[in-house]
Parts: sequence; C-alpha cells; structure tokens
Amino acid sequence: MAVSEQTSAPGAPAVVGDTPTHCPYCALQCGMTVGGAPVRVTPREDVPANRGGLCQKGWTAAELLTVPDRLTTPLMRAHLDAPLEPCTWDEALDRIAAEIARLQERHGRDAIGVFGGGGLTNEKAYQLGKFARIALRTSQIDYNGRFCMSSAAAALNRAFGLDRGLPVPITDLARADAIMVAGGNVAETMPPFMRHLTEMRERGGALIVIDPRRTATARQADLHLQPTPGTDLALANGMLHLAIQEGLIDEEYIDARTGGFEQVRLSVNAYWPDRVERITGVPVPQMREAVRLLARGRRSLILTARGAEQHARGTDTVTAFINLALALGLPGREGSGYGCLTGQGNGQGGREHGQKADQLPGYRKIDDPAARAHVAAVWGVDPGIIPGPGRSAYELLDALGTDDGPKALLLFGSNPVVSAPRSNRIEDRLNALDFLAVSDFVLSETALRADVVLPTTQWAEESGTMTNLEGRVLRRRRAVDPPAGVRSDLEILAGLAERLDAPGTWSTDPAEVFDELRAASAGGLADYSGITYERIEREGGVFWPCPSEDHPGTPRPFLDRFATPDGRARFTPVEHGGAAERTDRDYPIHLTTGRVLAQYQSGAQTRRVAPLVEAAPEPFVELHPDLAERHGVAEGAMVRVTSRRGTVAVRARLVDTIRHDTVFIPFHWAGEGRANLLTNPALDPLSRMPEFKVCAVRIEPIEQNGADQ
Ligand SMILES: Nc1nc2c(c(=O)[nH]1)N[C@H]1C(S)=C(S)[C@@H](COP(=O)(O)OP(=O)(O)OC[C@H]3O[C@@H](n4cnc5c(=O)[nH]c(N)nc54)[C@H](O)[C@@H]3O)O[C@H]1N2
Ligand SMILES: Nc1nc2c(c(=O)[nH]1)N[C@H]1C(S)=C(S)[C@@H](COP(=O)(O)OP(=O)(O)OC[C@H]3O[C@@H](n4cnc5c(=O)[nH]c(N)nc54)[C@H](O)[C@@H]3O)O[C@H]1N2
Ligand code: SF4
Ligand SMILES: [Mo]
Repeated sequence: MAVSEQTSAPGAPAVVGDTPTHCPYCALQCGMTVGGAPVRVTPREDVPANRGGLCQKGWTAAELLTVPDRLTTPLMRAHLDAPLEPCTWDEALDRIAAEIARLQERHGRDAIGVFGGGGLTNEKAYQLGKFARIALRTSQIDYNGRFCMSSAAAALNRAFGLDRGLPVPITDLARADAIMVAGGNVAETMPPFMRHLTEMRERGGALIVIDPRRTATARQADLHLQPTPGTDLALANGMLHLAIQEGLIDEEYIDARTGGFEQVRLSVNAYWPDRVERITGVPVPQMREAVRLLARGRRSLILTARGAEQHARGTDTVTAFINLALALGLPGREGSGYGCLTGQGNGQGGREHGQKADQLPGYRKIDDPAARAHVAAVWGVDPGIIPGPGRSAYELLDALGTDDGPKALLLFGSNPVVSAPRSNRIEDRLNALDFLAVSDFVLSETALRADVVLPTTQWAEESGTMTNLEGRVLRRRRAVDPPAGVRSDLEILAGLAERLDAPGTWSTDPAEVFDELRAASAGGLADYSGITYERIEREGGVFWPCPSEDHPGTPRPFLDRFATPDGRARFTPVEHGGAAERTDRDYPIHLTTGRVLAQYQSGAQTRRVAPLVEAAPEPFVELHPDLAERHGVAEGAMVRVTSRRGTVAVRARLVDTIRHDTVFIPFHWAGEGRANLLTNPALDPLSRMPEFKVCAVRIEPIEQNGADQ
C-alpha cells in the first residue's frame, strides 16, 4: 500500500484508503477499519478479540484525529515564566540536545530521566529504551506500566518464570467451565470482552466476580463476592483453605507440575473461613460456592485486573490467586489457568522491549552480563556503556529535581500530572526540574508544564506493532496522513540521537526498527525474532514467544512446561497484611479509584471527544445512600473528599451497589476533582506498584451557597 507523502491540515486528514488497523485505546486492541471522508471507523469481524464489536471509545476514535487543539507545531518556553510559543523543529530539538549536554556535563549522565508509556508501539518502546541507554546513557528510565500491571508481572515471573498476560487465546474463554475475575470491570474497561464471557455462560459456564462494587460486570455474574478493598489476598488464601478442606485440590497435578505446595498448604491453615469472612466481609457460603464452581470442571480461569493488583501488597495478592489456580490444577492446561488482563493498548509489548528500569529488550535483565553482551552487539556498542538498573516510575517521578535525582525529564506517552499517585507532589517535582520535554499529540496537563512540547503522530497516522492482552502481536497500520508539521516519535528520537552524536543506528522506519527489535529480543524470554510484518498480516497476528520464522508462535505457553529452570510452577506462601493505610477516626472510609466506560486514563485523549464528554462529563464520588445519609450528602451535591495527602471536590452519586464503608472516584479528570490528589503512593516491595486502589478518606458536604461546613 502506497502512503502518500502529502500532508494536510488537522481538520481534514487525507485518507489513504480503507485500512484495517486497531483501536487507539485499550489492550483488547479491537480490530477496526479506518477510512472514508470524513474519516470514520468500522469494526472488523476478522479479529477474534472483538468480532465486530467496539465500545463507545472505539466507535468515536476517528474524532481523536480531528480534535480542534491538535498539536501541529513544536512549542517552546524561552524561560521559566515565559509562555509556550511555536518554534521550528530545529529550534526545539537543538534546545533539548543543548539542555541534555549542559545538565549531564554538570550533574552526570543520570541527570536526564526518561518516562515512557504502555500505549507506545513495540518499535517506539524499544527505541526509547535504547535511546536512554546508549544515546543518553542514563539509568533513569521507567514507564507508566509500573502503575498498571507490574504486580501481576512480578507474580507471574515468580510462579511461572514468564510474564504473559493471558495464558490462552481469547477464543478459549467461551469454552471454560468457570471464570473468576478479581478486580476487573471488563463490562466498562473492555466491553467487547464480555462477549466471550457471555458465550461461556450460554454454554453453561459460570462467571464469578470479586469487586467491592456491584459493577456492570458483577451484575452479569453468577456469583459476586464483594470484599473490603485491599483484602483479596486473605480471600484467595481462604478459598484455598476451603479447597483443601473439601478435597477439591488436584494432588496429581501438584506432584507432577509444581513445587513448594507443602509450605503453602501449611500457611493457609490459618485462613479458616470465619476469620476470612471477618477480614474480607465476604460470607463463607459465597467463598465455598466460588471454590466449587472453579473446581467442578477441568477448564477454569482465574483472571486478575487492577482492582486486585494496584496495592502495596499487589504481587503477593496475585500470588495468592496463582496459588489457588495451581492447587486446583488449572495453569498449563488447555483453556484454563491464571491470567492477568493487561490494560493499555500495548501494555504487554510495552514491558518487553526495554523501557522498564531493570530491563533490556526481549524481557532481559539489565544486570545480566550475557543479556548486556547480546543487546550491546545488536546496538553496536560496548556493553560497558549500558547503564545499570534505575528507579521505578513513582520513585523516578518523586526524585525529579532533588539533589541526586534527574534534573531534566523527557516524557513520551503518559500524563502523570493526572495519573500518578499523590499527584500534587508529582506536580511539585515536575516544577522543580530544570527542564521538561514532552512528546504528545495534544497539550496534556503534563505537556502544559513542559519547556519544549513536540507534536507527534497518533495511531491511525503511523504504523508499527502492538501486543494485545492475549500476547498476540498485531499490526497498527497507517490509515490517514498526519497533519503537516508533526513528526513520529521515531523521527524525534532519531533527530535527538543525531544531535547527541549517539552511537548505533536510528531508523525512522518502523519496519526497520522492528527488525532490529527482533534481533535484540532473540533468545530472550519475550523472543520476537520469528515474527515479521508479513506473518502478522498473513496469520492475523503472531503470539510470542516466537523464536524462528518457521515457529508457529505460542498461543498457550505452559502446556508442556513452565518457564522456570526445572519446568515446574512455583507456589509461594503469602500472608495477609491489609492496606498500607488503615481507616481511623479522622479518615474512616475506604476510597478506591478506577475507570468509567466513556473516559480513558488521564483523559488527555477522551476529554477532547464530544460524545465521550457528554457521556461522562465530570468526576464524581460514588457512595452508598446509607453512608451519604450519615454524612448529610444528597444526590448530586458537591462533596469534599479528604485524605492525608489532599482534598478533592466532586459531585455525589448515590448508588446501592457499593459497600457501605467504601467510596469510589474515577481518575480521568484534571484539576479539583483529580482522584490522585488523594491516593497513597505506598509501593509494593517487589513490583513498586503504588496503592491506587485503597486509602483512607473522610467526606463532607460542601454547602451550596459556597460556605463550607
Ligand atoms: N473505559 C476505560 N477502559 C479502559 C481504561 C480506561 O481508562 N477507561 N484503561 C485501560 C487500562 S490501562 C487498564 S489498566 C484497564 C483496567 O481495567 P480494570 O482493572 O477493569 O479497571 P479499574 O476500574 O481500574 O478496576 C476494576 C475494578 O476494581 C475494583 N476494585 C477496587 N478496589 C478493589 C479491591 O481491593 N479488590 C478487588 N477485587 N477489586 C477492587 C473497582 O471497584 C473496579 O470496578 O482498563 C483498560 N481499559
Ligand atoms: N487513581 C488511579 N490512578 C491511576 C490508575 C487507577 O486505577 N487509579 N491506573 C493507572 C494505570 S493502570 C495506568 S495505565 C496509568 C495511565 O495513565 P497515563 O500514563 O497518564 O496514560 P494516558 O492518559 O493514556 O496518557 C498517555 C498520554 O500520551 C499521549 N500519547 C498517546 N499515544 C502516544 C504516542 O504514541 N506517543 C506519544 N508521544 N504520546 C502518546 C496521550 O495523548 C496522553 O497524553 O494511570 C494510572 N493511574
Ligand atoms: S474495548 Fe478497548 S480496544 Fe475495544 S473499542 Fe473499546 S477501547 Fe478500543
Ligand atoms: Mo493500565
């Protein structure tokens, strides 16, 4: 397909033709065709994930291409208090290169931080990691995936030796006997995913949902467990206790395929049902029913999402669910197992190619000499110049502008002013920087604070690959020409690498970068070396690992063995510790945060799409009518919610679907209603995941006449 070099104004993208590609948003990566004038999207029937379905965000995705405030020229601030003003690409890139040189000269290589995103294509994520390591030679790189799936990743690595979201193709789900979703509201976060669950239920399978709220997903479940936020670990241990007590565990499988069960068997002795009911608030008969449903057939899946994972004990919580899955004999069997639902468009691939602080491409460890030698050879550099591991995402943001932290930040594909925990602190840190550069296609709340803003291409204007929640590598295809004046992230990195006299090659062609990524990943855990653009087109995607061009790819990775040294899955005993911050007299209520259907993440994209704004115009706090009454809060009234870190003012939404002791605020909005002014950045010791899903708050009505109570 020929792509015209001609460019056009932002209001009217020149259409290349009807092009099959994938949605700009979440990890389901629904297939869609983009084309027509004006440009519109139509769902594809040939992509198993969505089979002709799209959610409201997908249906309206074409509007993203024509948002009125689309960035089409680089912007620069002459000095701290000066406004952002248009400049040329040379001026912008020269300024960034000069600031890098100046700050590294004065403070060393680690003076420059890099922050990436799980929405970036594999090619961009790879190039960004390489840019940090050999152009900047900084260890200070991490990305927003740390806020997303890092706890599941750590638990998957610990148990199975491999971090792959779903262990089976999505089409296996409909044939399951039971699926338990812990902390996922897929009816809003991946609506077409529900088709697979509905089909399973129509065939007689059971859906179990664990969520403190009776969500749209929970309403479609056969069984809904409604725990106190932050208590899933105890719940999973309690379910394992019951499985043992009722003789439902699979001893033969445990002997043949796992190690370490005896310790776990002993440790869950202490999780007798009544005690677990007291910790979690889930009645014992419901726990028992869940275990029976999971154990009754041979094909069951336990899936976790952010509700169970975004905790200071997230890794251990996921481990508790994996222990349960292993004891029931599920992982490594066709159509069953444990899986994590990845979140961002390239949530899976984004963490495999080296934008994480401790990783090199192919999911290699940056402190492994063999890994460094392999990747250095592909990059054409001495392994000695590749830095060691750096700080995790929150720690990196938290260190900005401090004595030993980075003095400048280059940011691609994230909006931490809205999405980072304790975001007022992160705003302060960003303000303390000597220099901030942001690449984005809109002026996000973070880009607004930058010294240089680089206008970049977006999904339908570029090509590359994305790895969806199944581990299937897909092609993102260019469907329209980008507006005049914008450059791709690959072009931006190449322009900077050239100015910094960086070693290595800096192609701006995604296909060439993908070929280099294949070589860099060869022999690693996430081996993409057998995947080519042609194969992806021909086969409708290829599952990694895929170590050679005649390898079929790996839709079900653990059928024969796990990726551990002895091929066995590992049990690890884990203990309930509860939320990092307890409720008390001053802050008596649990706050949890999450998503609504019509908004995406920090909202930088979806708050610019009119039908989505109409559907979800403003932040709100969801609370139970009984709790509202106790606090004198009426439906639709403005409420002040306060934690130890900050205060927000949001409108009350009274629902009887939430626990009495818990309130919920979605995190998609900036300003006064920003949920992350409240959240607790307590970090998981292994994954460094912040505790987005539970902290302690109090609520007060705000009087209509403006006076406070
Ligand atoms: N509409 C929309 N869709 C999205 C996104 C979006 O921003 N908007 N983002 C994408 C991304 S990056 C991600 S990571 C996924 C996230 O997808 P999900 O994990 O499904 O989304 P969340 O709303 O963050 O959390 C899910 C549920 O966890 C529950 N929960 C809160 N605390 C707890 C707890 O302690 N235990 C349990 N068991 N549940 C709890 C919440 O009530 C919520 O209903 O969605 C993806 N899809
Ligand atoms: N309270 C609370 N906070 C949370 C969560 C929660 O559940 N509760 N969830 C967390 C999770 S799971 C996640 S994933 C994070 C996400 O939060 P963020 O990291 O802020 O994610 P986005 O809003 O998707 O920001 C992406 C930005 O990059 C831009 N962008 C998109 N594609 C590209 C690209 O290809 N190149 C460049 N240069 N820019 C691009 C977009 O316009 C947008 O401004 O939020 C986390 N924060
Ligand atoms: S479910 Fe996700 S991938 Fe599918 S249309 Fe909606 S946002 Fe896009
Ligand atoms: Mo995420």
